[in-house]
Amino acid sequence: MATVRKLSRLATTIRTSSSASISSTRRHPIPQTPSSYTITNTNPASHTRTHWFSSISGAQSFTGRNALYSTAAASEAREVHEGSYVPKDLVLYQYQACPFCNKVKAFLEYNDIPYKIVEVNPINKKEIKWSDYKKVPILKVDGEQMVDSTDIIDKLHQRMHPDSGTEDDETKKWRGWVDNHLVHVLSPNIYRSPTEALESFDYITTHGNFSFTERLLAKYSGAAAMYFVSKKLKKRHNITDERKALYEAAETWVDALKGRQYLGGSEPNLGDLAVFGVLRPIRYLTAGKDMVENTRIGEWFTRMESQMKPQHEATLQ
Ligand SMILES: N[C@@H](CCC(=O)N[C@@H](CS)C(=O)NCC(=O)O)C(=O)O
Repeated sequence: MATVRKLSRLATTIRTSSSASISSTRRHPIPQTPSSYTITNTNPASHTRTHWFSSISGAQSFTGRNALYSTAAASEAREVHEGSYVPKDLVLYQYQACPFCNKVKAFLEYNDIPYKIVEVNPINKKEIKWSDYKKVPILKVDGEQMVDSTDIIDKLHQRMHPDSGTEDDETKKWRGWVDNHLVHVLSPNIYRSPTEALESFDYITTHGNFSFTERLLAKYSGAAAMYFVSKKLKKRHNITDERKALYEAAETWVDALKGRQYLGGSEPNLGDLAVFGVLRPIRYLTAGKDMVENTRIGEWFTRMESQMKPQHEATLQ
């Protein structure tokens, strides 16, 4: 029962994801690790699970104390950023299906900054026992702990662009809109019906760090719990028709672009990365597909996907 409660709490904040996909989301209905990746797995137990997940989802999953790291990309990134601040050793503690984690990932991947991933078990959170902060994402940057997606991005951005000055009002506004509005529209959509709740939990449990028993329990009890929780969330955030709210949010965003390729103009800025990051997890679920079919957001989304830099080598730990 306690486990179910934890799962509900997790999924309430999770609003599901897809991401580790990196650039591959362009090619596959379910986000996958780019085919150019070489996967080396030093943990026999997680190797077994990786195979199991791959076979059921067609996607590379990162389970247990899994990590993804690109040494090749690391040296490239150092060259690209030569002369400026380059974080070197990054470890992201995350849930694969967490919109806030995906915001951070979008920032890192756009900036071609390689990072390791540690997939946190949402039930016992043993991977982040060392930290006083009990949520994800947590990003360790050269040994320093950073928490809260917006703060993490602000800190890294500030260090990489010390002369960039204060953020313009437009970008600030839309980043705030993501945290205060957009994320709240996601859960009611991905858990809208029993079928969609099950689809979402299939994704979450397939990509998350769960033991075999936890996975089975989580998929069905989590989906059932979140179906009901999402109805409460709808009320809390004054949403009457969840799809309508999602489509409106997508249209609002396209309007905000005012005909520009990106909010940032010819290149994405932190506003683009925030919207893209939180939507990426749901993009290939039914809710995300509906959103793209019924609104004008698809072209911008595809442009954003093409801006993510794939890493070339991955190591699972
Ligand atoms: N404001 C935080 C929110 C982070 C957050 O709520 N993360 C959720 C996962 S999506 C979490 O860790 N919830 C606590 C839990 O799972 O117990 C951020 O932007 O990083």
